[in-house]
Order: sequence, then structure tokens, then C-alpha cells
Amino acid sequence: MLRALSRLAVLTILAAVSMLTLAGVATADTTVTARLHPLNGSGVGGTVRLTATDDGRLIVVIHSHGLVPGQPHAQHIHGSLEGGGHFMCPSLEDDKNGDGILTNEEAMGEYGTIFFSLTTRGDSSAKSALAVDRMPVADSKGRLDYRRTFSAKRVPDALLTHLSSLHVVQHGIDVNHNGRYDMAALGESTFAKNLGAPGVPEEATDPASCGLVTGAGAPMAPHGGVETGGGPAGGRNLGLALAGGAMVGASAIVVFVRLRPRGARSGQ
Ligand SMILES: [Cu+2]
Repeated sequence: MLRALSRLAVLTILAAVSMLTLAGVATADTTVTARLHPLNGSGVGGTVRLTATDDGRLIVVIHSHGLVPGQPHAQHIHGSLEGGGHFMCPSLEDDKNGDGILTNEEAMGEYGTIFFSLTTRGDSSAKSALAVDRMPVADSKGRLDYRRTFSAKRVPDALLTHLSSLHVVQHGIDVNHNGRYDMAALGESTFAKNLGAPGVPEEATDPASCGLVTGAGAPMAPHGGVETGGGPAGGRNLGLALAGGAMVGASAIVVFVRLRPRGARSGQ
């Protein structure tokens, strides 16, 4: 009996302490989420979680599926540095030449600049937008699980202050279903070429998925019209592009040399 009582007392104290701890260490961390929707009929889906810690780090977690197996997928956070504008995931309405494929250039109007390149290591600025050798690789089933904590010095203030008006985009599709990015499908990526990387298949840079940020602090309809997720493929949510040529500029260091990665590595 005594033993039971003392155990109860201990449990009560532990519960009280943990509640106090929770109250006491509550941080200013902000977490927002996005649901990835397919673009270009990719069938890609997934979830994104962005956590801005109170000490300025950014933790990015992505779980996605339906990507091209064994291929690297460039992925970025897009949005507006100014917080204004009209940014949303593009749709086939943006397919100006009507060929059924949404290229980066066509989708540019719906997009802000690239805030951030979701690389697996090293630089994460817009300069690494096409650094495919540091982009995550989908596994043999087309799944991609990515997690990286970016140190405060890598995270621009503007990204944190606009966390609620961003979107996440993954690139890389396989329209001729031959298991890789190749010129035979859609030709050369003029987008990459204009950034100083000739010889990159358009399949590698066309958008595969896009997700709009929602969650803590995220307005339901920022800038008067951003979709808030929910719709499956085919809606206005679907579509994306690398943010325009302006984003990287002539000084871009484009490393798009290894379209065949050594391993199915991802994350970190
Ligand atoms: Cu992008």
C-alpha cells in the first residue's frame, strides 16, 4: 500500500514537473507544413515540414513518393522575398505553348524567386538551384525521404520572416517512361542552358511536384489568392517552375554534371 502510494506520488510529481517543463521551455519555433501535389502528371505526392527554430536554424523534412527512381530531384523553396506579389503553384493554364508540359519558363509567372535550394550538403543558396550532385536521389521505388537541419548562417532572414508564404517544389519527370532523364523525351532544358548549364535534359528541370505552405502562422490565402492545398492533380494547385532566370543570374554556379548518381542517397 505504502509502496503504491509512493509510486503514485512519484508519478504525480513527474507529471507536474513535465507540465512545468513544457510551459517553461516553450520556444518560439515555428513549424509550417505543405502537401506536395503532382505536376506534369508525375503522380508525385508527399508532405513537407519546415521548422524555423528560435535560434535561426531551419529544419526541413520531406517525405515524397512517385518520383523517378534512382534519379536526383532538384528541390527548392520558392516564394517572394518581399512578401508581396501573387505566388502560387502554377497549373496547366500556364502551359503557354499548349504541349501539355509545364516548363519552368512557362510557370515562371506564378512563381517568386528561389529562396533556398534543398541540397543534401553544402551551399543551399539559389546558386545551388541546379547542383544535382547535391540533390536528393529517389530510391528504387521512387520514394524520397529528406531531412536536413540548416544552420542559422545558411538561412536568410527573409526566408524565416516569409515562412508562411512559401512553397516547396521538386523537379524531375520521366515523360517517356524510360527510367531516366534524357534528351529524347523533351529535348534540352532551355532553363538550365540559360543558367550556363547546356546539355541538361528538360525532363530533369521540369517540375514534378509543388506544395504550398500552410500551418502555424500561415495565412489561409496570402496575397489574395494562394491556394491552400487539398486539390489533387489537375487543379490550380498543380504546377511549378524554377523561379525565373533572374533568381540566379549570371553568376550562378550551376553544377549539373552527374545525372547518374552513385547511389540512392538522400537526406542530410
Ligand atoms: Cu524549384
